[in-house]
Amino acid sequence: MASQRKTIITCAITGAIHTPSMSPHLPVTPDEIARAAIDAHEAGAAIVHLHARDPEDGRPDQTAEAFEPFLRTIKEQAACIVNITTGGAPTMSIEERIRPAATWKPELASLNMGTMNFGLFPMLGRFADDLKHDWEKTYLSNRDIVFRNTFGDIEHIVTTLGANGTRFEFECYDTSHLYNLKYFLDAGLVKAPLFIQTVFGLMGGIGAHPDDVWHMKRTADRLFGDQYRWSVLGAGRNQLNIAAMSAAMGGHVRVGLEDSLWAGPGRLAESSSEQVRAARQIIEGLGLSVATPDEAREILHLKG
Ligand code: KMH
Ligand code: ZN
Repeated sequence: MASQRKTIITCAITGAIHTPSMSPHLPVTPDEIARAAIDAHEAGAAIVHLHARDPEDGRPDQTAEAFEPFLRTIKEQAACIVNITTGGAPTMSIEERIRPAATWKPELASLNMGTMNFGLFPMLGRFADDLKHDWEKTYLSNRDIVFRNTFGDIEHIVTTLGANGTRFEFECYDTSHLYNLKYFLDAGLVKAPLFIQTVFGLMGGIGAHPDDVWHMKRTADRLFGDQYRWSVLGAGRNQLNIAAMSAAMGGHVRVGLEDSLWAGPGRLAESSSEQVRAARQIIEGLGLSVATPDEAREILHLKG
């Protein structure tokens, strides 16, 4: 029986928010993505959350084939739980976004719990002069991105991937997303224990103030009681302080270059594993220990 005091670290390796010109450390090629995921696992991450990129120019690539080489290497060299994105990039269609997880049938896939504005443009202030590729400028300056996740879209993903035994990291960017998830639970379309990833500090979602964290936690407690496992993701410079709040309150944490490029004020992280080590130090400093992949499987009821 896994202890309730085990903290699951998820590491999100590359994502679709940051672009290659922002950091030389952002993994782009299949080899870089595989290496970063294996290193993150060795540093303490039980789960790796994965996106793919075009190795030529680093743009998000949501073809199933783009995932194959690094999924193969990770499976050969690490025992971690693989979580494949269904968010892809917020500019992609649902059919495009679902393809890699439908093809590779992972233990976990992300599932974004509501349609929302998705503001990448706040990053332009810092990085505008450094962008090497035209696609980065177009992508980051788009103030009209609607990240589409309708009730129909969510049900389509749940039923398609759920048929393969895939379970979900429910990404909730605001309290309304918790209520949406409650609807799916009550309708019997998703099963407890729910792995809820509350997302803080992303433009278009809730902020990253401690009051925001409390409010999401209290709302989830009220809606789901003991039927959920709570994890947090703080975007950008909020990553570690929000991870610390969650760990101190018995929750799980997500770090990685997908969510934050930083290791400290003005200091780029050199790898996702550096952020995993920092999260682990906080967790162990609180007298807790990090979950192994098998302990995480037990806590989240994954297929293994
Ligand atoms: N980067 C996160 C804030 C997904 O992949 O489904 C959003 C995310 C979405 O991880
Ligand atoms: Zn993601």
